[in-house]
Amino acid sequence: MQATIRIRMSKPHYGGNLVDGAQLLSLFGDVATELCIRADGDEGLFRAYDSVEFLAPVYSGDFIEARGEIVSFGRTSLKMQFTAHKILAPRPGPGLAPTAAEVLAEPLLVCRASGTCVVPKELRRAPAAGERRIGLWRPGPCIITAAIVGAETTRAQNPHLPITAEEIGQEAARCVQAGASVIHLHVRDEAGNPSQDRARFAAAIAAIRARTDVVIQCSTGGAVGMSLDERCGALTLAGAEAPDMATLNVGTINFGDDIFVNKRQDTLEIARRIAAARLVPEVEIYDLGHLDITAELVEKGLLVPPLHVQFVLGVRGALSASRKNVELLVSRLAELDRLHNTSGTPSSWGVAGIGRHEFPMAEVAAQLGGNLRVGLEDNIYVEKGVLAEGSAPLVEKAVTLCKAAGRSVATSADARAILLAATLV
Ligand code: KMH
Ligand code: ZN
Repeated sequence: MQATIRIRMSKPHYGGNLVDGAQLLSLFGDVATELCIRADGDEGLFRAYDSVEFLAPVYSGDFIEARGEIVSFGRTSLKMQFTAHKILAPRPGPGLAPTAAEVLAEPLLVCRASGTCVVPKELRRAPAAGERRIGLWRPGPCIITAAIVGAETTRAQNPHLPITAEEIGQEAARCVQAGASVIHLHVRDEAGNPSQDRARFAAAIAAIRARTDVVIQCSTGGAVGMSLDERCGALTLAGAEAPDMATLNVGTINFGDDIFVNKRQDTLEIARRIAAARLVPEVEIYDLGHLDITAELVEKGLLVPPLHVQFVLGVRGALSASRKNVELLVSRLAELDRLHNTSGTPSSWGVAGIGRHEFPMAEVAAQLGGNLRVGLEDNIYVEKGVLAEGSAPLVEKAVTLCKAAGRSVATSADARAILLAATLV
């Protein structure tokens, strides 16, 4: 969560046209105020800077870009980091006209700082616990989804992959114990091959529900090459056998050496079947254009905001896993909300980083106020070169990242309240 101010320095304070550092701190103050307002709808005041470094001289006439970011949320405080870069400057010099100026080839870091802002408790008009409001940035609890099976990971790659319904139930329970509140579910046949068979889903769901009240989200993506009907196996379950949610894949992508095909008419049909089954959809977004397709589904009435969106980043052949890409996707989702979401509740989003991107993306998601997904479907290592002993250790690590970002971890009840209160088509 960032804010940026760009300003031309105009008041020299010292000899040689030098600007005093207090002017940079005043800029940081304005950035901090914007961040407070965007987070909570309240102006905050600086309690303290814990570090300030002046790194290069600033002169009258320099253009300075001051940027701030909320790095963690306290109950009444916000911890922030700031940078100020010189980006344009006058270019005095012999033989040069007084109009001469330049765009710096590399923005020059002139100051960095970190500090804490507060809004006194009695003045806060921030949302009540659990309430989410469109436009405000203060995030609620972080929903951790555990993708415990997947369709691509094999036992040969990681011997801890659960395959039978009992193994899936046990692994789901371990993940919930570690902090997961949603299970993203695929199933396998007896040989361990990917399957979307309704009876296998029913058995796995029963095994999970016997142990936990976690939100169960079945895949309709299945494995590359499956037919539409095959992919929709879990959508034919009803009553106590049915899951809570189902994924909706909206666009075709290169998928490593394969192609994960999601034809437009198939996506529309799966969206209709999810709606008919009265399940809450989670929209899987692997590329920027997938949000445009999502907007079309909203316009057609096949999805109703607030949406639940998973940004799956780092698939070879689709959008790469970077903080910038997450920020871009989040801003495009906010635009979709502005245009189409009349519910008053913002759409929720999460990030699933594939392979080595799993934890860097989990950290970004936690810091930017999103939810996150980890699990053997996406990544088999808990550390570089160290196989994870199932998905639970990956969830444990995600919990640590969440807490470091000042986020609380959603319980299953929180996840139910946030995800399942969604409007159904
Ligand atoms: N196995 C991938 C081809 C989903 O679960 O909806 C698709 C997938 C998405 O895993
Ligand atoms: Zn999946």
